[in-house]
Amino acid sequence: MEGLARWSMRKKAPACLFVAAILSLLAVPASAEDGYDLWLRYRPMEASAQAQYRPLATTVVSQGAAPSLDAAKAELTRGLSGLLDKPVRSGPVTDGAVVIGTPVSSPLIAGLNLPLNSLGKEGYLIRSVSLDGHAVTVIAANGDIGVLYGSFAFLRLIQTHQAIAHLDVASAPRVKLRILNHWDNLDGTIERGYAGHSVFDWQKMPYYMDPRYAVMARADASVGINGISLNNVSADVWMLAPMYIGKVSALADVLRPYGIRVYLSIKFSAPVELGKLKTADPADPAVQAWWKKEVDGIYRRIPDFGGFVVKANSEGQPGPRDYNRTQADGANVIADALKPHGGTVFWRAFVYSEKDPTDRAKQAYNEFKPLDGQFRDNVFVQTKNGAIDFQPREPTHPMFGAMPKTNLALEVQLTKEYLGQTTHLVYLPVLWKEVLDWDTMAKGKGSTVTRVIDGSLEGHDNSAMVGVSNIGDDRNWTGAQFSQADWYGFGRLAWDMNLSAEEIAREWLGMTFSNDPAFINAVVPMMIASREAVVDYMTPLGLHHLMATGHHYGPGPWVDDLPRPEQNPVYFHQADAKGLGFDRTPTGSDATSQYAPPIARLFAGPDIPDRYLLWFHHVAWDHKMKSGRTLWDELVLHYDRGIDSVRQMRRTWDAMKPFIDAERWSQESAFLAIQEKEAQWWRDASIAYFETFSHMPMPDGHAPPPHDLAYYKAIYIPYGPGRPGYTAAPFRNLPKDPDENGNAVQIPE
Ligand code: GCW
Repeated sequence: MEGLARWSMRKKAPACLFVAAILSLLAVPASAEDGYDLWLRYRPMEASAQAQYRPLATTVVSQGAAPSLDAAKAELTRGLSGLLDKPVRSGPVTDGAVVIGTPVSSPLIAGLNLPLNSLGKEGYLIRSVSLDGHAVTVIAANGDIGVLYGSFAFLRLIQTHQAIAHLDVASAPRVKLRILNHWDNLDGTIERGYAGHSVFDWQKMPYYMDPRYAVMARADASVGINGISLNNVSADVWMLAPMYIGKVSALADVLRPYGIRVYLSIKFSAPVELGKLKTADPADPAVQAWWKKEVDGIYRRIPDFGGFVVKANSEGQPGPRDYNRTQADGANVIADALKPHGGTVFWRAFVYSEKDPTDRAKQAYNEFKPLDGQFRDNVFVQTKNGAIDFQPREPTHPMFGAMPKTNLALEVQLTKEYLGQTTHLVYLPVLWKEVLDWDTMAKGKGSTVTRVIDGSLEGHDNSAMVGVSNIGDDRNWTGAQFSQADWYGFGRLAWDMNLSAEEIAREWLGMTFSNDPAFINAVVPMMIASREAVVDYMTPLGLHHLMATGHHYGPGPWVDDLPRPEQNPVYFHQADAKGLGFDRTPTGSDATSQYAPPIARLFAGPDIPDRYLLWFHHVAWDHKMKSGRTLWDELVLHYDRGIDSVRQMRRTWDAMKPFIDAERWSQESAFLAIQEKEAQWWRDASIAYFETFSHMPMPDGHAPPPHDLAYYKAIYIPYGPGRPGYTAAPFRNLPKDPDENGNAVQIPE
């Protein structure tokens, strides 16, 4: 659309054409700035910046042809032409040329003898050099994919207004496998998806390959994501059926130039369902042979297939425990089938059982720790960042640092299941950095999760970081503009865990919205503060899993009637007349002892940081906190601080209107208004509930909830998003008093 507008201006089009162009602009206003282009917008820079960069990016020189090199060339010509508002094409070496390639593909690059040795297959070098008497920029790598990554990095420098005249940048990923797990179902729905339907249109594949697949792949590659699993970890056995493998193979062809390997989530019982065997027991030779045959068949069609993700014996999924085998036995039978092809198993550690009375937070560690050393070397035990489930804040999972002989992959969640879903702005790299910087103390000080994950702590060759995708077919891909920052930030962090959340926010804002310092300097702090805000208004001081049943949308701290006790909020907060919080010290469930001794002592003792207090301790309502306030007062203060923070976010965003297109600005503005309302809902409902135990007055200056507890308990959301196939409770009565927000219905008992 913009291109059309520019064309109309330049060519002095006849009036009727001009009118037609204007009309078409009015008819389809959505494609101007609706977020579809993500951080790869490449809109023309301001004239002064164009003047500065144009002489430094005149042509693109690429020798040899290969899919990833071609993708790099295409991205550079597209990006530079857009940013500099002039055609930048392939051409000869001249002043300002951008010369790309590998020593193998390009005699020009080979002749420069660049120091590429330490950069591996994916790393790149960007350097300003003199070539045949011309000042040029080279983007060089050992592998074609490194050239593509380097090209995106070069564009990023321009997009974020960095100086590029004297470049000497070398970069290689810290982590080898940087993977998104899509929780997409084959029927097009997405588990915990808040951005529309699945982007994967299985029905039309392989005959129609939606162009969005390649756009998504470009975005993934631009931040270094090099693998995606295509389907829900609660897997549909159909995924492995031959008709689907044909479709997967076509998709792999689209993704391959962008360095992305495909993975599939599989169901452990597939040998029975698909193979018609009597058992899926991993010790059974027929089962072993079945997996081998199945995997060989996949590799015949997809030679670079990545491997499998497996959720076994968790939340009703079948697994090796059904046959009295261990999690390692289950993982290894599949790993053995993948091994000859270079494939990997991501075996999830998210297991807990309603039949096990042990504290749910302890169960994964109890099950996996004794198996350390028993997993094949092409298995990753994929472990969520915390021991419960992607809460606004969790202490880091005790398995990190406790499994030295096992490849551990960190799993984080981009889709905001427990964080307000589409409309709450919560910038997740802050949360992930907290996890990565966490010192497990496993081998003394400095044993950070980063070093567990990148393999350096225990000398593992392989390394992986996994994110549960937030991508759907919404026009802006992630449901909210700011959720794009989580996609962007996941890839950037997996590539370089040393980046700070601030740096990533700065980059993303510059590429996505504006590089104006007044904008960046206001919005970066807003993004950074957003994480603590959600902790404060939902689950302050170590509280966790208090979300409403099923959809996890809104507060439900009173819920106590779920058949599985360890899914009830009352299980997690343990409020009673004496106090609040889950005693996980040695006098309680003793989960603290799963951490390395210095941490175990800290968490079990009085010096535990406030932010983890109620996760590990049952604390008296009038307990004197470090601040001198009582627990009750401190709790109320945190809830209110959370709301204040959201109000501040809204003020900041209001002031940003001049910097941004109206379309994206107003969507976010509306979302922030929803966030404030819902923060208030969380605060009021939580206080109304907890005060029935504390019986303490509101601290001075803090208003009581405007309604009684019954009001909040009666709020019922029939169809919270992200739960495919769910049927709402029968409609029992006319709503007595529809919630004033219009988004909740009260069904009186
Ligand atoms: O957090 C829970 C989610 C489930 C999800 C599960 C998991 C895919 O509520 O929807 O199932 O985690 O991670 O396996």
